[in-house]
Amino acid sequence: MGASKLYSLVLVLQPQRVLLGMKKRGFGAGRWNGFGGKIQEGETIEDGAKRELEEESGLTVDTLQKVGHITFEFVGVPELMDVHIFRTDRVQGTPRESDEMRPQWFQLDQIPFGDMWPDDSYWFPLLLQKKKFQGYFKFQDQNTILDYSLHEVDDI
Ligand code: 8OG
Repeated sequence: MGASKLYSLVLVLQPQRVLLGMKKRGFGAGRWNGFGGKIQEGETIEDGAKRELEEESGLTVDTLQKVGHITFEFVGVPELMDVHIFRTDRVQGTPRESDEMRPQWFQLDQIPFGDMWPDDSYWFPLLLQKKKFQGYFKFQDQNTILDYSLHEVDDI
């Protein structure tokens, strides 16, 4: 069991649509994703998730629901990425573009999986069905999944 670094990821999911951001720079640039990033020292995972949502989209939120936990391994990188995934359907404000993200709403049958992280095709259907899930994905590079496991859980 290697060391890992904590990350948040927030999906604003409403009955007819989901908000994604085009990542403009850094890790995952050129892909649509939820909003999130590294948890800082001294903050809870949920507080980090709210902070990143606001920094990257301009939206604030009262409560987040924990929906998933995925561990990512990249071949040759000793540190695992521990990504805690949250959902909300009630946000305050209007999405605005930031240095990192260009937000856009997508109808639920038009999610741009071809321009997202490849693991998202596996777990987004669970998210859309309001399931909770736990997973592990091993990547060769940013486009290639070597191994994975994914299962629904009752509690996360
Ligand atoms: O701080 P930075 O933007 O580099 O944080 C990375 C963000 O990307 C963080 O919100 C977690 C998220 N993320 C990964 N891997 C994957 C992935 O495979 N799929 C999705 N949807 N998000 C990911 O780090």
